[in-house]
Amino acid sequence: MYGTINWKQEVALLFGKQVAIPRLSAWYGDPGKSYTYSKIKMEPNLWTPILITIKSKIEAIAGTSFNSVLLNLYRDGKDSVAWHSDDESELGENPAIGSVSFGATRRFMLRHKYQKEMKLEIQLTPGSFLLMKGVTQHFWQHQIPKAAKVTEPRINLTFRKVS
Ligand SMILES: O=C(O)CCC(=O)C(=O)O
Repeated sequence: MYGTINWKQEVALLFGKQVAIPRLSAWYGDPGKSYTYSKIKMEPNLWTPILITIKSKIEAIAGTSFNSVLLNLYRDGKDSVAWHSDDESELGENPAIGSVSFGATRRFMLRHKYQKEMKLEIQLTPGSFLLMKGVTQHFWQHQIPKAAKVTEPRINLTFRKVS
């Protein structure tokens, strides 16, 4: 999959400065389904056969349909994603987010927004599927922290349904 994806180095505006986000990313989906996060607007690449195959498999498990996917490539343990919730308006009130991982195992951390002592950590192993749904994004943030010992790449796909 690595070579067939149109990876981009996105740049975010942080405290007035342009900063390269610490991973490569790509947005695929149905025509017209764009997605904006951290003021980065992504126009969809059209589905590839492998992405359609994975989408069909996880739709059957999740019992819901998706119309887009955000791919993240963590080149090694120096790449990461900071604490956030997937709460952009185009995802709707209670989004289902279907997350599929390949490559290096990384720590997926969750913390409650209001009860700081509530934390959870899951090792996302290659081939794993994680589903976030219901009110999760209202109350929880998640991150993939940097991991000094990880030298191998990881690809994560988060399937979404955007309006
Ligand atoms: O790489 C992951 O498992 C998480 C990705 C993520 O948080 C996101 O795309 O919003």
